[in-house]
Amino acid sequence: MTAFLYPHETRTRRIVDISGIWKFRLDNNNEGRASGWKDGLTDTTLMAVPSSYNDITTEKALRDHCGDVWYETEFYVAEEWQMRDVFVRFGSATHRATVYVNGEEVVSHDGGYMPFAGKLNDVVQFGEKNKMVVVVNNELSHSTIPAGTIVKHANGTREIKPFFDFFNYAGIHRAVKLMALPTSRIEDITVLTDFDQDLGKVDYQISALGQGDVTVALLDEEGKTVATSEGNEGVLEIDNVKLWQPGNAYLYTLQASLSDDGQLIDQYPLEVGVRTVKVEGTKFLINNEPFYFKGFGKHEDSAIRGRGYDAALNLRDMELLEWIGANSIRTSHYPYSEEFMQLADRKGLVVINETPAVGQFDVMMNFMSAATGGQSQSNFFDRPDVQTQGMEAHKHAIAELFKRDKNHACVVMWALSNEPDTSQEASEPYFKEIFSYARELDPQHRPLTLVNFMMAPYGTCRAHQYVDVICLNRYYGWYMMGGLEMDNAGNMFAMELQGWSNEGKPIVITEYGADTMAGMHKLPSVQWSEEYQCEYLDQQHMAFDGCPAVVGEQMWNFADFQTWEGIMRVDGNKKGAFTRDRQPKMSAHHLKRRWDKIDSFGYK
Ligand code: BDP
Repeated sequence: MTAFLYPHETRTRRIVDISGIWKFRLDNNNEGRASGWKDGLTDTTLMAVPSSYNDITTEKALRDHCGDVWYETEFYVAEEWQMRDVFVRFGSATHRATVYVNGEEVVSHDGGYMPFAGKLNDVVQFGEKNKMVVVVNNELSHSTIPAGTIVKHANGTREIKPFFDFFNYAGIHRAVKLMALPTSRIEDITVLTDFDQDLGKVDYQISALGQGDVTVALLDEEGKTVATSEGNEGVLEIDNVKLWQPGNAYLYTLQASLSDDGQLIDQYPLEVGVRTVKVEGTKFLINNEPFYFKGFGKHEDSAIRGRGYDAALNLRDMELLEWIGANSIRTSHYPYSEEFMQLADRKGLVVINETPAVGQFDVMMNFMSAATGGQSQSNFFDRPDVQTQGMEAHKHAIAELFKRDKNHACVVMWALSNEPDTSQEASEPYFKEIFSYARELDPQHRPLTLVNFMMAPYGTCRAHQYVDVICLNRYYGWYMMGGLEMDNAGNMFAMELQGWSNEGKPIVITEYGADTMAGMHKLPSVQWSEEYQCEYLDQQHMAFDGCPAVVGEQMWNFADFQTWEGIMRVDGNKKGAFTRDRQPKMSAHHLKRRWDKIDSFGYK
């Protein structure tokens, strides 16, 4: 559990960020594990941490590497930390990593977007220099989350073929921190929030390690105590509560303290937004008011650092989202950094939080097969490895994501998978199990969804009965009915929406988009021109506005992003409203004009 509480420094906790430039070695011949590289690397180059390693050097072999890479750094552990529990914590390493300190394994973790921590007390020399070696692996298979495969070329080169449309960036993507924590400490906090008129309620549960008594204070944004409580669980009541509202966030701080005989042992702050989320009929209610999602599916993606954490980029994105009148995003197609989620809480940005389950459809470049409109050739969910290891990996990814993000006010729904092949019969028992597993796990019981793709249109999807909200990715006017036919794309979309409306559930359009080369103008419009993207958007919006069950539109994508190379993509996917360096295309201005007129509440 220790890994899942964000590493805040407090009166009782010491955190040292050891990110920076580390030593690095590519394991081209897959020899490091057998040759004892864990004890120390030779023939190293340099690598930035955090960052993807792929786009930093000029080496193709590294950019497109399949397998292990190795990192090494040295660090001190202060002598005065001997009386504490000392950990090394990774914000994430993609897709799996094993960490060795002074040659001893301290932690191994699978899943590329979650924090993990290893205890160091027994392996470090206090007051001395210690060596840490980390091996990171980026391989994909049918039963990994996300899914893909590896092909071997005639010359022996192994190549990763993801079953998804974004670059398989890898490396140590988020900060690496040393943590010195009290041996008796707060291990986990869970909050549930509610309100009745002016009275706010925060139900809390705290688990603590070792001995001590728990006390809790709830502070407002000025730092004034508005409620207190004692014990590991209880209810904090707030008079004249200020709600966490989309676009207008208010955050209280729950200050949890552990004391023994009046002496403070540990203290931990958790930001809490008081809000409720509910689905009622075809409405998605936040604080009992019907919410309309406006925004994007995003990526953690930028030039050079790839998927590596970048505080400036995250802030720029928040600024752009505010400017364009968006109120929400989906963390397509994996969990984003903890710092991004904290910013979303702070800014009142509503988040559909997605697991890394993407590519559950075993056709390479599934978007291309969708383009041909052909029937699904996939037998993904029939595979025994998918039904066993794949299912386990999927559950593990859900469990970790819920643990990490359960308390975020910004999270209003969980997306359990993006575009799985739900046209297949075997997807039905698979998702039955996945959904019943996930339902038990979220203490706040937020709505669950999976994101439906266009090869499982209305009437053919085998898993939509499990979702609370129907989320659709559709490309009428791009992959199908593009060019001259686009004039009728809105009508075709409207017809399908009519069908989905029969389900009596809210519908969010989680993807719709058209690739567009920034700066390419054509009159009359043609595909890839900026004019075409705007006309395409008008067609889609017409369909949404005609369907009362549609409670949201998230255009694909917020910004252009990198993908695997190939005949479908020119240096990446170009469906962004913004360019990869975060400047607006014409469509961004177009969207802003529409979204500025649509209120988050009561639009329809
Ligand atoms: C959908 C996927 C998304 C792709 C998008 C596209 O969910 O990851 O990038 O289509 O083709 O299939 O642009």
